[in-house]
Amino acid sequence: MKKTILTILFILAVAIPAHAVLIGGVEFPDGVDSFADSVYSYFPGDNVGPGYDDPNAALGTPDYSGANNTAVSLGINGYLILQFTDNSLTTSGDNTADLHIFEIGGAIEWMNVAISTDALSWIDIGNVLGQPSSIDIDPIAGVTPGTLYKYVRISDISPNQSGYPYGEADIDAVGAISSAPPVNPVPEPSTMLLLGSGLFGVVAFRKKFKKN
Ligand SMILES: [Ca+2]
Ligand SMILES: [Ca+2]
Ligand SMILES: [Ca+2]
Ligand SMILES: [Ca+2]
Repeated sequence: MKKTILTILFILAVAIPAHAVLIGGVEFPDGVDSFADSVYSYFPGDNVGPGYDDPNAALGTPDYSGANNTAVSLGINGYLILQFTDNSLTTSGDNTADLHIFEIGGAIEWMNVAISTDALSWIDIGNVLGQPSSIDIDPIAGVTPGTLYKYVRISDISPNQSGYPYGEADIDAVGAISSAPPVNPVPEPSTMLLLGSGLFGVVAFRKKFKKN
């Protein structure tokens, strides 16, 4: 009986997404993993000064409180490319939002958003006004269902709404509401072991074959 209960509990624990949480007022089924993990590139435009030019401030969960600056500003004609490494952005198959950009500060600002699988060819998602900025990518031309997107590019567009040192849109965080496993998952240790022993087997076989 105890075993049965334990089995049921185990099945439930596996079946229910463990980290589905409301973050910054938006539900992210993948929890903290949903958010961008690394900076691919950042070009600060004019009107960005010290304290507002650290692109790492846009990684992870939103943490802007108003008291301290935890966002990066784009500046005039600036852009920011973020990368998902432990997850990826994908489609939901319906008209619900798939991507959310946490833009912050007193000025609610415009930006252009694009997504990519390789950081070479980009799909223009369109111009978005921050706060809130939930985006449904399914109806966008060029987006194919189930594709795993690894990169999000946020670029400044006119009008110029705020001045030095925090010019233009200020990015606190970028999260994939429709979050999928990463594009190139790191192999599990057991898989590595299997691959390793497989290679060892091939080498041993070739050595043996050479001898004969
Ligand atoms: Ca992530
Ligand atoms: Ca702003
Ligand atoms: Ca969608
Ligand atoms: Ca932040």
